[in-house]
Amino acid sequence: MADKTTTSQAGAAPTADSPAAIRNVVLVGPSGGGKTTLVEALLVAAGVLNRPGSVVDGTTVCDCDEAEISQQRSVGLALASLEHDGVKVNLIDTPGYADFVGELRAGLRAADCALFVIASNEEIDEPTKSLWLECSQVGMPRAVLITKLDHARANYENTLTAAQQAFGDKVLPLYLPADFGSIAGTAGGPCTGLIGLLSQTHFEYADGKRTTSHEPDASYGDAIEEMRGNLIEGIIEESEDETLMERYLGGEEIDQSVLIEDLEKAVARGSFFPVVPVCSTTGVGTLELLEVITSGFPSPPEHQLPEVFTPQGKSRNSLPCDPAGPLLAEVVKTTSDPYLGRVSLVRVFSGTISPDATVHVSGHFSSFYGGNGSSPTHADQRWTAGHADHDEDERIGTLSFPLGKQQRPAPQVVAGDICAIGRLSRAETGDTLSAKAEPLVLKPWTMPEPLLPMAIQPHAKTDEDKLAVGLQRLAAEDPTLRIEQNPETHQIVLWTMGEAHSGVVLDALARRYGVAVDTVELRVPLRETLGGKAKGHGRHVKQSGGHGQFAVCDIEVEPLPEGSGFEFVDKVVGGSVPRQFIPSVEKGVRAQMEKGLLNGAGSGYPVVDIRVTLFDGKAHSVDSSDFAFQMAGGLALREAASATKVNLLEPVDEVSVVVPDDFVGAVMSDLAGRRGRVVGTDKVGEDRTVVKAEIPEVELTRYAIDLRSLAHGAGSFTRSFARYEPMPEQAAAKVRASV
Ligand SMILES: Nc1nc2c(ncn2[C@@H]2O[C@H](COP(=O)(O)OP(=O)(O)OP(=O)(O)O)[C@@H](O)[C@H]2O)c(=O)[nH]1
Ligand SMILES: [Mg+2]
Repeated sequence: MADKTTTSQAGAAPTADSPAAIRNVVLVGPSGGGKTTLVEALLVAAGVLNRPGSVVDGTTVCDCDEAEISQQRSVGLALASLEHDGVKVNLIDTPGYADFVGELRAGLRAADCALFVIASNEEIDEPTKSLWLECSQVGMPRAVLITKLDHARANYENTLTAAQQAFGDKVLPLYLPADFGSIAGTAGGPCTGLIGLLSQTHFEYADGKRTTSHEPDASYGDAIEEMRGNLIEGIIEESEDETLMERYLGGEEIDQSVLIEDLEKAVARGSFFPVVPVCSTTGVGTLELLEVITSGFPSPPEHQLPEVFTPQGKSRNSLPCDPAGPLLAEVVKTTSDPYLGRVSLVRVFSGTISPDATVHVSGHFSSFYGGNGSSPTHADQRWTAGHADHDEDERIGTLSFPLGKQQRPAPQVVAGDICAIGRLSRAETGDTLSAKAEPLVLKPWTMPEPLLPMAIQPHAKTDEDKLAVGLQRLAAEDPTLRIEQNPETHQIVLWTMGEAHSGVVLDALARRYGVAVDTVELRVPLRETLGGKAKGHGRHVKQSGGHGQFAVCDIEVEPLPEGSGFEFVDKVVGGSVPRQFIPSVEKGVRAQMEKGLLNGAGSGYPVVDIRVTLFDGKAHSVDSSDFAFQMAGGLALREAASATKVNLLEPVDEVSVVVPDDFVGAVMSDLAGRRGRVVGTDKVGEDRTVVKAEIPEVELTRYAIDLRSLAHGAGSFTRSFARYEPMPEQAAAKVRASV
């Protein structure tokens, strides 16, 4: 039993001795498909719970966060483990809603295989296809679960066909739902059991439990024969033994153990997706599913480890999933608990974690993504909270196996397992934990880019500090949240994945940090420049008693080509402005340029692309000073600006929009409405197109939301700052009116 789990007393967490006795399974699927409810049913089937909780009542193990309880849906990933047949199964529940795809990606990283959950009463829509793609992109082995078999509108056959159309013909059922609709040729009704197509055994359920198993009734004969044939052919096509198909077609009965072995290999490769019908409300299929997980799904050693580096950035040979190897683990989720402090959910890839150990915590996002992650625009100018590179040694506070929010003490945690570590005060989501003596860094998984900006301010001015602390902590927990403190517009901007995500962030600010915030209109950092040549006379003269101030300067301004910046030319002759005050004039001009020229109160935008020539002025032997000439410089520029036109420049982004081909037309016409210029289109994969365009940033503020509805949830986009361009008069007029 060395590779089996060791504990199963009531209430205690199962503990695995070896990686081979662990299955890390992430539940993926559209929102409302029944993932969280299925976890309940599996926990009941495995004896962890006596009764299942309900999402509607807010009593499930995995939807334990206040936001989840009030919204009746998952917003973060959650872990619950059980033991079945001597194997520890870590179930990782993820939210299905697109805003929380960051949590899904973390779940995919922590897992070695997935259950793709779709409901038998729903269509396979575009967001569901995107979730399938998320799994494919990381090569995740998966089974397809068709749930809610008890639903009044359940249609198993239709769902199966739709799944095969959407995900390919390697989606093939292992079981047949019994007593169900047209499939078995019966009158239909609630599904009461499953019939194994390979084992040809009928498993019956009653009152939530598997009661008996026996040979299927003859009335299922035709249905079994057809589906079994399809399944066996599908498995054989995947077999590495090329003679198998010939033998099968030649009429040979292929041994079941051979088929199962080939099936397992194909599942592990991610090229075959067994379908299991399951019903959380009646428990039908839960034990069969646990059997598929424990005996058919890959264990951690069969899953390739992410790339490993030293903190200096040197690539290191990949490590095997060995409890005796060097420690290598990764923080996949961070939460704050009022009693436990920071809790880090950690997937151990190599080595063993023991309580009280000191570990090395490293976060090196910049080595992989540059800066603070690739900020959507102006990454260089903007300050974003969280995820600064760091390396430090920290002592582990507590070590536990979570069951939702309940923490059950863990004696130690071996490679392949997932645990929670308390009080790692510096560890952030995506950080690597390694041995103090041998620090390592894992290449972080690809984090989705938050693309919905929202400007906020504390409702009470006195809450500014509390807001900063709250935001900093939330950003450390959630890599899909960026906090921007814009130095030009002086706004705090939250970049989130969508409105549901920003709602969760604002809710957490209010609940956990006691800060109420108001949302305000987002200001896009514009630039000002001058429309033509003009002269400006700056006179700063104050001579009423005491030490006076005297400075006069004459300048000429002219616009320069875009991107030229600022030029200051000294053409003073005859010392009309003394040498030592020429830099003062320039300083005054620059200060005014920073404040902007659109209005006198300095609430405009920075001025760029101009040349200022100082050609004359006057000084006083006693009263002239550096300060006086700075003032005169600023005044001269303002006067010159009033003699010509102040033009506005706006930031323009390069945008790449990826959508299914059917939506290309809609995307193009929408882009045109946003003053976008389409630069080109390219095919991506079989049925998607990338549309590349240049679009003013002002027009992109709500694009994350608009694209989602435009492309029915199937679109994605990236944006990066390209350049500043003149703002058309109509748009500029609005800005002028508002400053
Ligand atoms: N009739 C029926 N309803 C179910 C079943 N499973 C789940 N539900 C209901 O479907 C709704 C959604 O279930 P959840 O478990 O929250 O779905 P989810 O996939 O976790 O959804 P997200 O967390 O938003 O991704 C809830 O109201 C459940 O009670 C089932 O087997 N039968
Ligand atoms: Mg859920």
